[in-house]
Amino acid sequence: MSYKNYRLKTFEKASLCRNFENEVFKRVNEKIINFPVYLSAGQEYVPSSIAQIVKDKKQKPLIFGQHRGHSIYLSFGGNIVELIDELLGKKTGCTRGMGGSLSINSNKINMFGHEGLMGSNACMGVGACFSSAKPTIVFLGDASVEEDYVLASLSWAAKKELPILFVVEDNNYAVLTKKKDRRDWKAKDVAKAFKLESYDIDDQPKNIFSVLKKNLFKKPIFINVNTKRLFWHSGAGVDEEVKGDRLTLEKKFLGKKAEKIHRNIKKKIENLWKQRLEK
Ligand SMILES: Cc1ncc(C[n+]2csc(CCOP(=O)(O)OP(=O)(O)O)c2C)c(N)n1
Repeated sequence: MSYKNYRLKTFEKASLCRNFENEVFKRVNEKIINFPVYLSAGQEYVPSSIAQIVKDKKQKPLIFGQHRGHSIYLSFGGNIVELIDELLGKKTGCTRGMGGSLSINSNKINMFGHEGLMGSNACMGVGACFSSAKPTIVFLGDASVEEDYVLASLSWAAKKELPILFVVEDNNYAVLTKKKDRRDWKAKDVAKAFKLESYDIDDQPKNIFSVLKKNLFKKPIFINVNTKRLFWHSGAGVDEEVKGDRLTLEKKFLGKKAEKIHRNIKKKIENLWKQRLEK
């Protein structure tokens, strides 16, 4: 696939995620959803870009997400109606209405639900990859990568040369504490010390494309991707105004075609939510 096509396809995925999160935002404020919800708006270009590359390579990796997983699920082809139903607590949800927002599980796309302990998905992902030899992706937050057991997992993945990709969705925050108040090291440097191929990039699709095109699933790779969280850590609200999130920048760059795609997806998702709420 040409880079131009990749960029547009990635936009479509990201647009689906953003419009979905905006609908969830509304439902939380309407108190239709009243358990903790972790919105991924602003960060959607990370999973969308990776999912598009994986799709082009015709791979079906094991996916270990964390609590902020709606965009991961949607980007990797998770059924949207089943995610709506999950957030409405219905038995027809992807995790049978038992996982909620935090623990999105789907046998259909090989996505394993998070159990709540920050970064535990790194240990589980490495274990699953080691025992099955299947391509695996572990998504972490920039705070979760600070956990000791995550560091041990990176070391083991490097030692065993596993076909695994670690992705840090680096939104700078641990709830409300910024990275500069938590540590003086870069995740990329620590991963490199374990002898992992490692990168620190921003969430432009071309950056993600270029670091993954050669060695994805041929060896363990670690990417720290700088991105922006638009909404509260949990629930639906805004901490501070965020300028220049990737979806807005890409929409502007891609122009009228992207605007039309975004409008159509918005309509489609609004209707889907309406239908599921009426059921
Ligand atoms: C071991 C552990 N400590 C603390 C928490 C409480 N907690 C839940 S999410 C979170 C912050 C996570 O930040 P990050 O990993 O960067 O992910 P983000 O929320 O930014 O997506 C904290 C401290 C937890 N779930 N597990």
